[in-house]
This record gives sequence, structure tokens and C-alpha cells, in this order.
Amino acid sequence: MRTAAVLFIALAATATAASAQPVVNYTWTVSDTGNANGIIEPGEQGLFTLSAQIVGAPGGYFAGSIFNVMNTGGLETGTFTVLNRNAALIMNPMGDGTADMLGNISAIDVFQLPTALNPMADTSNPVTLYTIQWDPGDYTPRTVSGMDVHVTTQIYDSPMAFAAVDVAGVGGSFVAQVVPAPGAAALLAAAGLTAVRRGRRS
Ligand SMILES: [Ca+2]
Repeated sequence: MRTAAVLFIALAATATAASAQPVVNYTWTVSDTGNANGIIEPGEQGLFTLSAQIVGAPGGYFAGSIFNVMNTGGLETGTFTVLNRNAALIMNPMGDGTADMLGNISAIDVFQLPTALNPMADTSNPVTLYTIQWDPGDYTPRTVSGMDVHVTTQIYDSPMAFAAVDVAGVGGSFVAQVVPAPGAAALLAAAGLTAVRRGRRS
């Protein structure tokens, strides 16, 4: 009973904090260097793009973050080849997108000064932070996945703000498929459809 009561109080406190404080939600999109269908086919590299959306600060915009990209499955089987930051967010361009042996990328920094000091600031919300390119090396069929973890997250909480403020950042995750032949995924999907149709007829 005591544990349940403590848990309830903790949850209530969390809910209150979430409703009162701005938060930044990070989201990944997956594409590729070929036909951009998000399936990594022979000759293509994966493109993983991270965006940040501020919730709870009307007129606020992204200031910066230091974060890691964690390999949650199979990324060590290929190589991160390029890191393309949003051109507005290169005030402190630490971290070049190089992954370690385990496929993790550490301490990437994106940051911009406020519009009052920096007319080129990107005030989009959501805002695209960067794209990392991943070369699978070979096209053995497999699923790879990753997520972002944030050491810090800062925003300018209004259009007039001069100083960045620390807020909570909620990381996101991505999943991508590597396939051995062009159209393999489409063939697999077609085979699945055929099986479904056959199943319905019988
Ligand atoms: Ca593709």
C-alpha cells in the first residue's frame, strides 16, 4: 500500500510538471539516398533526420542541445558517413557524427544565438536539427534501429527572449530496413497481399 501511495504521488507530481513546463519532443524520420522510400536498397545509404518540436511555449523556438545517438540494433554493421547539421545551428559545432565501435555517436552539439543577436536564427517549430547518413556496407537483409539521448535541451521561450532556458527533452527512436535487391520490400509486400487474397478465397 505504501509503495502504491508513493507511486501515485510521484505520478501526480510528474503530471503537474509536464503541464506547467515547456518540453521538447524529438522525432526521427527515415529516408535514403536513392528513391527516398526509407528502405535501404543496394547502392543506397540510410538518411536519419532528427527534428525537435517545442510544446508549451507559444512563440518559443529551439536554442540547442548536446546529445548522443545510441545504437539500439544493428547500426554497428554499417558506418555513419556524413552529419549534416541545420546551417543555423552550428554556433558550437562539437561532435562530427563519428560513431564508436559499438555504433554509438557521442556528444553532438547544435546551438544558435537568439534572433535579437542573430537574424539568421531558425525559429521554425518543429525545426530540423540534422541528418546523419548511414552506409550499410552490405545489403544482407536486416533491421537496424537507434534513438537519441539528451544531456541538455535549451529553448528560447518567447520571440523576445535573450537567454536560453533548460527544459526537458524527450528522445525519439528510428527503425530502418536493409534489403538485398531493389524492390525486394515491394515483392515481399506483394507476396503478402497474394497470400491474403488466397486466404480470403479459400
Ligand atoms: Ca530506397
